[in-house]
This record gives sequence, C-alpha cells and structure tokens, in this order.
Amino acid sequence: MGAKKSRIDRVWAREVLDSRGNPTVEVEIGLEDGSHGRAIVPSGASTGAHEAVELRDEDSSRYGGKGVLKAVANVQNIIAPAIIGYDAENQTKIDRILLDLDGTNNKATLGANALLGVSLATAWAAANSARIPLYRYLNDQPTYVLPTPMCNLLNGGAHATNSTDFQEFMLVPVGANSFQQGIQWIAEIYQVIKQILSEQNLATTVGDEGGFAPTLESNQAALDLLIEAIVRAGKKPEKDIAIALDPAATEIFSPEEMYELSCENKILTGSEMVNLWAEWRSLYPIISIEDGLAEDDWSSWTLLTERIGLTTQLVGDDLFVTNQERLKRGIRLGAGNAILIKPNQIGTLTETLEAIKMAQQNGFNTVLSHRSGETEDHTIVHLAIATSSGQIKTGAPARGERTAKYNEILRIEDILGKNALYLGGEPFQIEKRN
Ligand code: 2PG
Ligand code: MG
Repeated sequence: MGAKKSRIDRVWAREVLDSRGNPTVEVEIGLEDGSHGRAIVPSGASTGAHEAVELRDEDSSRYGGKGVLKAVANVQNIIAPAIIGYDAENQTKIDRILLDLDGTNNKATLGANALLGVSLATAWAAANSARIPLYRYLNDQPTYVLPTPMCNLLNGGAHATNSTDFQEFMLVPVGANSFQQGIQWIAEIYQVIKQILSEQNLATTVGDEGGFAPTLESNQAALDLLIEAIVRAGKKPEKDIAIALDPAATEIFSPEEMYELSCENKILTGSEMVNLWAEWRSLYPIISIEDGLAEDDWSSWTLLTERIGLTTQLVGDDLFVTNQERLKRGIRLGAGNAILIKPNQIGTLTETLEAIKMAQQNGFNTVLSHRSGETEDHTIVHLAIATSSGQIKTGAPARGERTAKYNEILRIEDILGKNALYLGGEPFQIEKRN
C-alpha cells in the first residue's frame, strides 16, 4: 500500500437502469485526494455462451429476476474491504485482487458485472486524480486515432422482433475526412431511411440499438434499403460509405448445427453460409462481417477466412468473447481476422487491454463495442482511443445511450484539434499474414 493521494478510500455500488429498462450495476470509487470515478456496466441480449457470467438475482419478485442486488452487495461487502487503501493507479494490482477474490475463470462467484464496475470506476478515479482524460491516462501520446464508427442503421435478430434474421446492418463512413463529418453523414442517412420506410408504409419503430426494425421480405432487402438510402443522401456507396454486418449467427444456429433463416424459410449448412457471405461480399460494398458463423463452428470460420478473409474484416464476437484463450485458438486456426472487444465479456480492464494487445500483436483488427443494453457510460470510447483501435461499434446515431458515445468522440475530436486523426476505412484493412 502506497502513501499516495490516489489511494482508494470509498467504494460504493448501486442498482441503476440500462437502456432496455433492466437493472444494472453502477460503481463509484472515491480516492483520498477527493477524486472520484464512476462506471456503469452494460448488458447483452445475444450473449455468447463463453462470456463471463453476469450475476443476476434470479428473484422473480423484482425486475422479473433480473435484479443485480447480489452483484451490488458483492462490491460493497466483499470487494470494497479488499481494495480500500490500495492505489487506484495500480490498475493491474486492483484487477488481480478482483480475480483472486472471484477465483473462477468465468467470474461466476462475484459476477463479471460486479468486477467490471469496480475495475472501470478505478481507472476513471485514477484518471480524474491525474486530471487528464481516461484515454490519455491509459496512453499518453501526442496524437490519437479516433475510432471510425460502425453505425447500426437496421436492427434485427434478438434486438427487434418481426425483423430480419440477421441482427445488425451497419454503415461505416470510410470516406469522411473527420469523425464529425462521418457521423453527420450517417445521421443524415438515418433520417433518409426513416423517410423511405414511411413512404413504403413500413414501421419506423426502432430496435434495441436505435436502428430501424422494419419487417422486410428478405435479409438481402435490408442491404438494398441501405444502398438506396446512401444514394438518396447524396453519398457514394463504397467510396463514402461502406456496409458492415453483424448477423450474430450463433442466435440462428440450431442444435442440429444448421443456420435457420426463418424470415426466408431457409436452412443452411456452415459451408452454405460461407457461400452466402462470399456472394453478398461480391454484390455489396461490405467491408466487415461479425459473427457470420456460430460461436463454436470453428471449421466454418476457417473456411470463411480462407474464402474472403484477405479482403474482408471478419470479426469474432461470440467466437472470441474478449477472451485471450479463445483468441489464441482463432489465431492458430486462422479463424477470423479481427476481434470485437466488450469489456463485460471478460470482466476487468486489465484483461480487456491484454486481449487488445494480443490481437494487435498478431495482426488482428480490434473493434471496441457497446452492448445492446447500454447506458450513458462512455468508457469504451476512451478505450478505443487509448489503444488506437481505430474502430468502434456503438449503435445508431440516435438514442441517448448510443449518442453518449458519439458525442464523447465529437468532444475529444474538438479538444484535440489537429492532434486527432480520423483514418476512415484504413483501420479495416487486413494485415497480410503468412
Ligand atoms: C453484438 C452486441 C452489440 P449484444 O452482438 O455485437 O451490438 O449485441 O450486446 O446483445 O450481445
Ligand atoms: Mg455481435
């Protein structure tokens, strides 16, 4: 224990609400010098089987069993006494204590929601104590790469009922000169999509991540709708705006190991899914496909990577779950070429940063990501910038919990001025590997 002013002297947790109206964990950490850090933990819907455990109360008398009072109590009764007195600047030590207290690989004892809230609030407290933004506290450099956003315009799958089988149809402002210009383009296209949907008498209601969720005749119709909107907004598909997908294929993978496209009445094998992605890739300006295959369908992942992996970013979300062991396996098998990074899939900031490092050292692209259940917390923005990830996935350019992230990037871009770099489509390029 150091004699520093950044010693932790208060740890508090409470139950707050996420964007779906479900409870989640908020943690506050106070330091001896009066500095303070706060973090709120997000929550997924299309969660991977290999993710760290999100501890829920399972008490049906509150929030349909989704309460997080046990996780809150774990922070206050078990974690707080163990970390009070330690220096918040020693993130790896704090995270080590958390891991040891939990004692499991999947954070089942205390809950990844309890651990992550403490881990991130510690980092915020330390950054606030140093009076610098979190991204600079994590990595002090003269210039920073702002993340190019993958913005979710059409929601389907587990994030919206009666919609497409595939979960996310996203747009990427690859040709913009700045983040500000990129997000402006996307927000303009968002309004155009709304207009097209009204003209066609389709629903303009939105899904969990703020994208529209119309009932369309096929999954491919969503791509055609995006292209029409890009063009109507006066932008060029591919050159200005590219498409990125997250079909979240684990969600449509049956126990018989088949992919069920119920909106089209089709059932496909792994290799037929690979063919579908290769075909779509040749017809549309798709630069990134996340979870195009299920979380344990490793052989199809390798096949897909061999087929289109040199020209297309193939992102493992449920496949890798921000977990270094699974990422190692992917690197070894040539399964995918990028990793989605969701801190709550693994549970601590240190492990999150290590997963990013491992990916980057092995030529895998890294994408910081929100969850479908989000809050005003914008920590992922700072992580994307600190790690030069160059990419972020954080939903539609609408709804407060999504714009909280975009607005934070706009703020940082404004403050950094010429020291903020926006690289457009460059971070999506695939590093040549032997
Ligand atoms: C995903 C995420 C976020 P969820 O699949 O990538 O978009 O969804 O948080 O529901 O897992
Ligand atoms: Mg995903």
